[in-house]
Amino acid sequence: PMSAQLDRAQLEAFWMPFTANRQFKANPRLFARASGMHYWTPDGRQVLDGVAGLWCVNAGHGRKEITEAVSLQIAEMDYAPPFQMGHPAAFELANEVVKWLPDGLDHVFFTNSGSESVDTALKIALAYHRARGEGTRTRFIGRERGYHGVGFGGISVGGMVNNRKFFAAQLPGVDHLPHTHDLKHNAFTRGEPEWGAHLADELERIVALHDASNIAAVIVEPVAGSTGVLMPPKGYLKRLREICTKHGILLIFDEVITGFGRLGAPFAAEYFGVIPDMITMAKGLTNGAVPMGAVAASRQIYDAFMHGPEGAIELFHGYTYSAHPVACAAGLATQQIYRRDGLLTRARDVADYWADAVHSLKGLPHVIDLRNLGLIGAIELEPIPGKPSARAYDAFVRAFEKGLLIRVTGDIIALSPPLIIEKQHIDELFGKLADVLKG
Ligand code: PXG
Repeated sequence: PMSAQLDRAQLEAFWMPFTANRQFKANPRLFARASGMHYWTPDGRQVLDGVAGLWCVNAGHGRKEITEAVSLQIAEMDYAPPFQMGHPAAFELANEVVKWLPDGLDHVFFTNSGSESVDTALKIALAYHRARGEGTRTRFIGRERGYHGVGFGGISVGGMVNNRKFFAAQLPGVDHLPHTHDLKHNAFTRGEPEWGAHLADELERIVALHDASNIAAVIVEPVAGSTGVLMPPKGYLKRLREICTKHGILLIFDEVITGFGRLGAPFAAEYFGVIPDMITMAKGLTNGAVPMGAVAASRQIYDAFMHGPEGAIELFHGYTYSAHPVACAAGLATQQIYRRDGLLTRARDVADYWADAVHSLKGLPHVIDLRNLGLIGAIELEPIPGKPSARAYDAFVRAFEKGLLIRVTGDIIALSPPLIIEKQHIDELFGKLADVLKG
């Protein structure tokens, strides 16, 4: 059990990820327990989870079925090698995931995180073109303000400046589409913005510059999450799809946050009616309980590899923990909960109530934009001059003190609650948030 009395010296050894270590360790915030919509601190304070942990605990915390499945699996078989060997749960989980996916995306490669899923998808794209005799297709196109994890592939195609600038060595041959965020045109839009579909046409310009024969894939998040919740303009994703198809370029949707019901459909591809060639996922795959990610690939991509001698390994890629039995057990139990409780379409039913709640914050001090889609919300705050991020960070700390967990990035507050959220939680969440914003 977590001790509430960790002293300053005990906090030192753990180098915390994406954290201001000195600031945190001077004033730590700890969680010790979680159930349903809530966390509890070591001293027993209840905190409403407004972000599903970190966009991952979609079915809510402490699901008994997952606990039991994981315990049984670890006792039955703790580990099995994934190369040239298999175990049943891996095949079962792949089939369950395929059932949620749009037709044609019917093969699943397992990883351990979103970052690994992105790396895997980029590598599959390169090897796919090569297998088809188009080995000159090596360039990737990402997008400004994209987030695709922290591997070298992901930061290269990503567009988060701080995640890139300290790490000069990146993939060569990467270009970026412009981001679609524009407060002048789209501030306070409910749902998908009307303005901005034409920004997809920038892809034509990039293709004209490099020639399609040199471009392997385009990767985007259907809804950009980490850089502040940027909704795709109406028609934008369809346009990207058309341009990719026209030029033989693979389209990869990074659905690490939009996958598993965040928008009210199992995947954003279905929600937007745009089918990519690959989908990367993680987070909600196991309800966050055990690390796991995956890449879904189209039949066409998979089939392109299934040539040559039968004894030849088709893809020289994989991880020691690909399809780990314990992760598969968590994943299978998670899919059963999603199916039984209809969770992957539940966001549809609460989306209007959620949207009203988000937009009820209009007019509060320093709120310069409000955005919503499915069970995602964003509140953009006017930065304090000369102190970017400070206003939102302050809101984050004060929300935590009031018993509410939010996520902030720059001066944007992001909300993505567990999909089990009820109206009373929505009221509580936005009541607390309004108090925080009022100062
Ligand atoms: N792609 C996307 C779209 C993500 O959102 C990753 C890849 C990387 O996944 P891993 O499992 O390697 O972390 C992510 C991760 C935030 C936040 O504040 C979001 C993520 C990670 C950390 C913070 O919104 N998403």
